[in-house]
Amino acid sequence: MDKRTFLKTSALVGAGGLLSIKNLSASPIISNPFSDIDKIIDETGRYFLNPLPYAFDALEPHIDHMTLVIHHGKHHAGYVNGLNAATDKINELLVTENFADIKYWEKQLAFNGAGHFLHTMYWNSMSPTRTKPSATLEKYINSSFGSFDKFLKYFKAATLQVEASGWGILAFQPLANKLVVLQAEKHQDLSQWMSIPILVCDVWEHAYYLRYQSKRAEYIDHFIETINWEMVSNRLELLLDKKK
Ligand code: MN3
Repeated sequence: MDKRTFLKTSALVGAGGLLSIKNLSASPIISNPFSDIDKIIDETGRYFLNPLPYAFDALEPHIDHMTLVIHHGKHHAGYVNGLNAATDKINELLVTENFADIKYWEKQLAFNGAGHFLHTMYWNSMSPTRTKPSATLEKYINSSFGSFDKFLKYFKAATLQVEASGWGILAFQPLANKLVVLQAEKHQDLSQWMSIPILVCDVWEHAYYLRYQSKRAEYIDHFIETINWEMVSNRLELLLDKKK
């Protein structure tokens, strides 16, 4: 975190009333890999429903007019409202510091956040006009899956076999520098898709049971003492493209 961002954040947290991420949301994220979904939040920090990037009947006969009207106007809108409600509530809890109900609100945050982000990408994953993969995408598909044809077969099978509700997802895995196909059975179980972790704490029992047994809170306190803030800062600054 650079000094200016830190001061801004501190001022917000210390302000007392409802937190607002208004100022931070205006910070430029130069290396935003999701440029097609960069307008999910307005100047006041509220999430909002973008209009469809095409007419409701533009994908006919593949996706019908009425499905898009309901899917976008009812289902996607519901996620946006739920995400704003969860965000407001969590901002309230940050003021009162009463986190007794945080498990419920984290589920709401993940469920509605993942719903909002994935739907926004879904609308932009389709187009009324036929387009082609770039040379770079084709190269990555070939090296990750063998061929474009194999990728399509694999993507179709994986998406078809998602148990009950969910998503088929093509994702870039930057650590391995390759593309992967994933199934999301319940998008909330995988937290907010497209959020990028910069700090993680393992609370599987294997991480602390020898020393702390059932005292997870004690383990977390000790974990916090060990956090490498320099590394966390580096991760954020790399994402913000501020580190040269
Ligand atoms: Mn949907």
